[in-house]
Amino acid sequence: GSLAELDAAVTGCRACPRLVSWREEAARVKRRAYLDWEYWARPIPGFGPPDAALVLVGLAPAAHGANRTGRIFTGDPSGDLLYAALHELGLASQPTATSRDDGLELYGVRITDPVRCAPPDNKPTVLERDTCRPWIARELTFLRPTVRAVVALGGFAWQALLPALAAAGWELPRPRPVFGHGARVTLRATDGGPPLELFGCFHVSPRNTNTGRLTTGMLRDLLGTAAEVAGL
Ligand code: DU
Ligand code: SF4
Repeated sequence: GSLAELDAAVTGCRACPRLVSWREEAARVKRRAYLDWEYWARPIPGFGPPDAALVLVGLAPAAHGANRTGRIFTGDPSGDLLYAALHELGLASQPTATSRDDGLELYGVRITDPVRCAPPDNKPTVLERDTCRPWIARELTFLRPTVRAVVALGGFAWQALLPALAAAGWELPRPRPVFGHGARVTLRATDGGPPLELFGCFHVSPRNTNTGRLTTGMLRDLLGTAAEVAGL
């Protein structure tokens, strides 16, 4: 198999009944501003080249963002911040992300979510997080030969990511590393390959940026450091 095949396969997953109905309900009701959109309403695969050196991990698609457009962080305020920062760093071809066919390309970076379907209140349950884990674990396994740095965007991403990294072949330090903005941990590869640098970053949601908890400068600095460590 290939990563492209995995990306195609995940879009057919219906393993979480609550999320299947939520993603489809959002597509039926829609938001006023998006009445003429045909919502994607399926799981969202990762986005970016299959030989990425840097991987960014979010939470789950937004019901009227990625769940509408079909591409991760595309069409929501969080994505506006993230793609603008990536573009400033030379890692994205354009600063905006509006639809699946807007021409956006990422350079050396892949973005993915540990939960691939839009959850109510942006809060997946523990069971949903665990049910979705094999998808990100398999994705990380494909990326393993090239990935050198991973950024967890928020505490949920951090918690979800650690067991997925272990499943994909990296050693987890004990005690379990604690999430924080600027947290940084080196993970050894179980097969003696190159290590992976894991970074924690406050989530890019408007709730964090509006309150000044995460500024665009902080985001750019952290992503810049991670990109440099990844050799980008
Ligand atoms: O507030 P918002 O931009 O609509 O995003 C909602 C929520 O989902 C926020 O916590 C960001 C997160 N998110 C994500 O983790 N992955 C995505 O693909 C899109 C949004
Ligand atoms: Fe499948 Fe993941 Fe969506 Fe659950 S959240 S239905 S496991 S893709």
